[in-house]
Amino acid sequence: MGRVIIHVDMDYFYAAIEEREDPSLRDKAVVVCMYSNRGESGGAVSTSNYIAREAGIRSAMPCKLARSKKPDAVFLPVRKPFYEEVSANIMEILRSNADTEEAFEKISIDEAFLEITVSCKGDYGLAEEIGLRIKQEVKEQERITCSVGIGPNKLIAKMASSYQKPDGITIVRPEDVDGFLKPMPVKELWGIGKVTEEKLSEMGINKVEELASCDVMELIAVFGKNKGMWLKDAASGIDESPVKERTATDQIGRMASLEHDSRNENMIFSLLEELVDDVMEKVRKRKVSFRSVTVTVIFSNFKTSTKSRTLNHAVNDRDILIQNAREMMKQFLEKSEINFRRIGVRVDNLQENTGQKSLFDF
Ligand code: DCP
Ligand code: MG
Ligand code: MG
Repeated sequence: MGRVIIHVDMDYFYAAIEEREDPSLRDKAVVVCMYSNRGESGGAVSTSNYIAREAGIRSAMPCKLARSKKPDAVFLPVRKPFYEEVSANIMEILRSNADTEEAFEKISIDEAFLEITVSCKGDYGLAEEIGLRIKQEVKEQERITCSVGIGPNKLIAKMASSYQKPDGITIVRPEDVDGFLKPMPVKELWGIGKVTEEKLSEMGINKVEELASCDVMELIAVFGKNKGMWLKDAASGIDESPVKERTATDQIGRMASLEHDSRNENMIFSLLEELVDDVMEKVRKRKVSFRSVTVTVIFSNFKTSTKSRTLNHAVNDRDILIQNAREMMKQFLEKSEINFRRIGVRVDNLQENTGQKSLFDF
């Protein structure tokens, strides 16, 4: 039975989170900017919503240029720690839909691969149902949309997810791979950069179809053995790389809204306990320990603050997590008079458990 792989990529991720947090932004052009130390005049666009994209705004463009293209757009500064909390929630939803905890690979803050060969029994009809279920779970739990690609390997799944955006789902069955790839320009192949595109163009190769029918020896002569063979395979839709967690260095986090905006300590601490329990369940399932604890608060005015602590050794102990999280949360309560809207807790600096008890062996 051939493999079935899903790739999920969130739509206009940073801007979508900002829209979700502030409904008055809907129907407006939203541009999220990474400002440099020169303030508003420096800095580049991280991302923008699709309304802003219609005005020609693109990621990595200078913010100044973006402003001239669409003066009435709303410009917001990036809030990376907050987006990372949301990402951690989403990654847990995705991971829970993979065949096993390990059949999951996060590749950036807003995208991941998961293998579902076993869950769908190799059947693309069932695979589509899983894809739709993932979209629905992300929408219900995080109130943002994503695009899904399904195919027989990572290359095809990745390219399929960007085929229909936003809020799309694209299924490429093994028998459809050729038809899907061949008409594309070579630069659309995942992994081909500007330099490779230009070299291929000099060889008279512009479409994937031309690359697929090119003699592999000719490609090896120009690009070397590894790259030459990879190009030939990729153009033919062949990719055997496994879906595999890279390291345990990523994070496990949960975030949720209070029932209503509040500074009530009981309400905040009881939600915090629930979040800690969720995080600990994942920590145990993944057999990891953590060395740092981060707490995030989003206030009723949408401002976000985080606090982190690094422990002097890695632990997987609920009491230590709850104690640190409560202390940091208390500091937020003491420092600020604004109501809390959402809170989050996250552990990172993850290490695989070594078998021995990690807590008291010092
Ligand atoms: N990002 C960034 N700078 C870039 C590109 C991306 O800071 N040059 C950040 C902001 C994006 C996030 O990474 O929201 C995810 O990148 P994507 O390429 O997936 O882009 P989006 O999710 O924003 O849009 P799309 O709907 O096209 O996926
Ligand atoms: Mg995206
Ligand atoms: Mg992405």
